[in-house]
Amino acid sequence: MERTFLMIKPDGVQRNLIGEIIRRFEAKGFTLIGLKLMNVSKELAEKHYEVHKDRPFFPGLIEYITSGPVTAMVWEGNGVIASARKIIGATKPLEAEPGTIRGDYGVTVGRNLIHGSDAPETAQTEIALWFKDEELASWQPSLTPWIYE
Ligand code: DAT
Ligand code: MG
Repeated sequence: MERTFLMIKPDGVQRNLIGEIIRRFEAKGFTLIGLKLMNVSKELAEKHYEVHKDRPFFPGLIEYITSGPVTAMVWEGNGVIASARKIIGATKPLEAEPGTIRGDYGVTVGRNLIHGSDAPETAQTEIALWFKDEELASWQPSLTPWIYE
């Protein structure tokens, strides 16, 4: 089973969207295997967004991600990495389709509510960066035969 790392950013937490966002992934049929509300250190934020370190928006991005608690999650399911990116929507919320999380709740790129890993390699790196092995639950939801044939 594929796994991805999703993070509800500080604006999603402050706007009381944790439940709504988790609901969308649960309703789709994906399985939550890791979940924690946490403040993010500057070091962790910088490591997570390392690929963007030379971009002009980097300082503002780090300030945003460290400005309040985030909800860090690991989700499991067939094709969950690409599917979660579709459920999240385009990076710029005004370009994100209605029906996506960013399309429904966001306006600006600097407050785009949620992060999702973009490929299998980044998913693996990000899960290892944010979670210890023992923080991930191993379980087989009883609905599995009703979601997968
Ligand atoms: P995504 O989060 O859709 O994977 P990304 O990896 O290109 O997008 O960028 C990471 C985050 O950086 C993004 O969610 C918001 C911020 N960001 C990206 N491009 C930006 C820009 N042009 N101006 C301000 N912030 C930006
Ligand atoms: Mg990205």
